[in-house]
Amino acid sequence: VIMYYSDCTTGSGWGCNKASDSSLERRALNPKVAKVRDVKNIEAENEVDLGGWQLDYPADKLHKWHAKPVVAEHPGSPGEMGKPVRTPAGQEALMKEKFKLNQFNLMASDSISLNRSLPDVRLEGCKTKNYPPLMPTTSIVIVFHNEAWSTLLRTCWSIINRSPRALLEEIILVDDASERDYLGKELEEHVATLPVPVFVLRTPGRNGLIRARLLGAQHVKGQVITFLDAHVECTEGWLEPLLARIAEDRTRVVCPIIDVISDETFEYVTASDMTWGGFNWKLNFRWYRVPQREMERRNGDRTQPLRTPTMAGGLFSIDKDYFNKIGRYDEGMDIWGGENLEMSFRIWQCGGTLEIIPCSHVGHVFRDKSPYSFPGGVVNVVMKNSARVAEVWMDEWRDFFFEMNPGARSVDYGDVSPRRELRTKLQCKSFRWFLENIYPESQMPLDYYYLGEIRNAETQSCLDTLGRKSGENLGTSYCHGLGGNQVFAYTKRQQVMSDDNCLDASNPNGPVKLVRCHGMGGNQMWTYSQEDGSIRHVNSGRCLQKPDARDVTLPVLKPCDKSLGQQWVMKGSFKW
Ligand code: LR7
Ligand code: MN
Repeated sequence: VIMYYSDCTTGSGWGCNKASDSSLERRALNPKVAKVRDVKNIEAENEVDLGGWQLDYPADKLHKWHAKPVVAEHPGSPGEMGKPVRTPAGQEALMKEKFKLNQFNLMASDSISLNRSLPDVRLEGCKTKNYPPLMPTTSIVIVFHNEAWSTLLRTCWSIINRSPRALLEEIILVDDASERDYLGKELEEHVATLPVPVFVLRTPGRNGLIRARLLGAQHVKGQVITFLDAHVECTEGWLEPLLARIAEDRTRVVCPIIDVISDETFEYVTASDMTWGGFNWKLNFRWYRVPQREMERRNGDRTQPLRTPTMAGGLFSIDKDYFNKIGRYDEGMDIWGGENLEMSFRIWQCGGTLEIIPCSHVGHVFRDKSPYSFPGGVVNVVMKNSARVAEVWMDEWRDFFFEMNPGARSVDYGDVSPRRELRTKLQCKSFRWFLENIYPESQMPLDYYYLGEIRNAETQSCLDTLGRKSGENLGTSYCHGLGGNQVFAYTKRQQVMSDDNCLDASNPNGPVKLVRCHGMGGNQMWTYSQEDGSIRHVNSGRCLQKPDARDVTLPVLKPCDKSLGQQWVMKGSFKW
């Protein structure tokens, strides 16, 4: 195994801040190194030794790396310093037309310099941090399908302008069967003029982002792989804190804070450093507020790495050998979706660590919908990928996904046995371990008695969230058997949950509401009786009853009387 490290005591110009900088030198630290680069050798993953190279420097040996001075503001040019761009008067129709091409304001993007300046958005405490003089180099892998020229090239320039040159091995662009002419030869010729090595690889046909990344990863020369989306902008000091974490421990997988580049104006908007990654019952990735216990673990220092249960997926750095050892990606996943949770679960369950590094900020153009086609249909593709995640990594909690999406049961998700074998081979821990130790705040309850629809014995209607949000009323409707809003769990903590929310009755006469589960009992505590089917609200002693005539979708709380309208059926697999 070879380790590429860039040493800032010998690195040049854009390297670290030392007078003796001469030529850029890549050093192999492992004396037993035999081969320089062998991309085919990745099958020898069992032999990857991840021990022994933790770099632990005393504070006085740390250095300040620096990137090439950030390109000066271009006076009068739109979008400088991350400012919003306004559509010129009279151009609204054209703007709208061009918006459809990428589902972001292409006209705005095209008007902004590829080199635009951005504010330094870091916390003050980040600006003074120093990093080890020896750090691994990174190759940046960017996959794209039909990306716009200006966003793709601005991504490249933001890397070039804001990464210490000695740490940046190369940029690898992987074209996933784009259908736009400018992404062909023109792109190849253009990137050859850039001041760092940029390569263009092409998938033989539409592969989807997962397999496209695998192709890119195979050609990586740097010690660390940094994956980025194709419409991002890296800010001042983004790279050093990521690589420093890996230099200390190669089993850390690290993400920047993902700031928002507005899809309408391309304004650069800082995201909160108080959110981390989670997921809901449908296996959608979601941001949630960082819990107090994690703030305390970091001694309240917001510049410290944040341990996150999951990652968004697009932007992260990982040691190349660790990437290979831990099973890269699931090759059975198509186009888009699911791979971020798969990798998050895999990292945690198989002994790694997943972090958000608050001193690293990268902006991303978030869009409302996908601009490209999903061969096979978006729902099927995402369901298939998620089903693979659930089947391989989630043990019995897979049921939450399949209850929410009964359709996923009939999706052909392919052969997952290689991934299960990987899990066994790496001796990964259980999903229960993950929930107990890494994500106790999860929406998925640790222990529950029931998961499924809750049907009224008299009306034969089902409890239904009707897609409502926290703070709104619980409803009922015709039992459709399609999961989603009619899936509830009755938990060991006596909650009746639906994804993020719990049945909550603060007013014994008022309606039953859906409120974010707080896990503290109180108004969210219910007793279900298997004998008489009653769902009794513990605090008020009243029972949940079918809606009365005033509002036929609104279940009510009434004195318990064992009437048929107070009987609720939790059918099937009730585990006491
Ligand atoms: O078939 C495809 N081939 C591709 O090469 C489909 C997509 N892609 C490329 C695409 O051009 C883009 O560069 O893959 C990248 C991601 O696709 P996007 O930008 O259309 O999707 P996204 O930003 O919504 O994707 C988020 O979730 C994905 C789930 O599969 C991936 O993990 C993305 O990397 C991820 N992006 C981020 O994490 C950025 C922050 C978004 C959030 C939350
Ligand atoms: Mn994206």
